[in-house]
Amino acid sequence: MIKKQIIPLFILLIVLTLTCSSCGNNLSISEITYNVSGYVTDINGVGMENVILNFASQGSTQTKADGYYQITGLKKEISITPALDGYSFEPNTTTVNQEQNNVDFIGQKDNHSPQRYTFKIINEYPHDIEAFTQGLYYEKDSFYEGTGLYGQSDMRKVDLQTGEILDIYKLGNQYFGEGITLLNEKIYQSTWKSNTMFIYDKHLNLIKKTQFPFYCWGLTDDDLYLIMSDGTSLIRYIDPDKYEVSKEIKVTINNEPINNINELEYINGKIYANIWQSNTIIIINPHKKKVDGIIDLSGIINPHLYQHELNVLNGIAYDPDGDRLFVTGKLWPKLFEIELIPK
Ligand SMILES: [Ca+2]
Repeated sequence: MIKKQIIPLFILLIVLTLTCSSCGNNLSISEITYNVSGYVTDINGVGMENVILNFASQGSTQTKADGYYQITGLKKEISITPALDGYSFEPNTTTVNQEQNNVDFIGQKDNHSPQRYTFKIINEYPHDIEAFTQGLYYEKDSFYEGTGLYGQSDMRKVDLQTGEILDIYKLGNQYFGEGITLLNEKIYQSTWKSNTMFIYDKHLNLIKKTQFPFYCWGLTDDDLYLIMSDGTSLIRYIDPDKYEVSKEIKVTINNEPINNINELEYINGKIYANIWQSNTIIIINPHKKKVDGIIDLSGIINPHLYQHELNVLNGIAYDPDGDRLFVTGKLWPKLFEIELIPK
């Protein structure tokens, strides 16, 4: 009798041991998964479609037409961040774990429409009607001006009041001059299609001519980097010694790329940029990667008053001491100091 009772007990013990070790595996943390779902709605409670929900670095999903989303098979605590161009969300990110399976978000349209400006002419100055202005920079009552066209390109220093040419360097027939700037006490002048950068001292003595690996239109700087445009919607920050790209900004308004970005000027932390073949200068906030302002310079000059054909608006310069903003155009007889008037 005793032997008969011992054998079933022994079997029961083995079964219990196997079951427990199996139970232990099921309960290991790495095997537990959980789901999170919810709705993304606008402030009126209407579901928002195609909102991307990024969950940490593990992936993303997006909302359906009614704003519903679901993330399945999560294994550990993660953060969920909704994203849709032009919108911000409340909460902007949230952390979930297996005890929280429902999270809703509310989206609100960003109010970042650029400020629009018209202008007031404060002063007019003479400008050489043969200067096909590609780059303009102000310092101490003078402008450094780079001009373009094959056979006519030069780098010049001109007097603000009289327009008199104080110094000039002619580039040579094979070069088409482009944007200029003054950085580290040197003038940089870029060229179109020839991958060449001319570098001068302030009397326009050529210091050197270097290989520049970019197709360049406009040029400015933030005291650290050369900042260039190339006729697309891209602004690039370039190391002035190595000519390597430090960062890039794609310029958009309402998610539409702004192309034909041309002459540039870095003013108080923002990049002012001529849009080629338009009367528009945009004000780019490089830190927020947004366009803060749009300046409409239509009517600043009347082309019918002149016998020769004026080319497009191009040329922005700034006097930081006098807080003066200057603009001109290619082959324009005048250069203007303007004040911006919010519309
Ligand atoms: Ca400029």
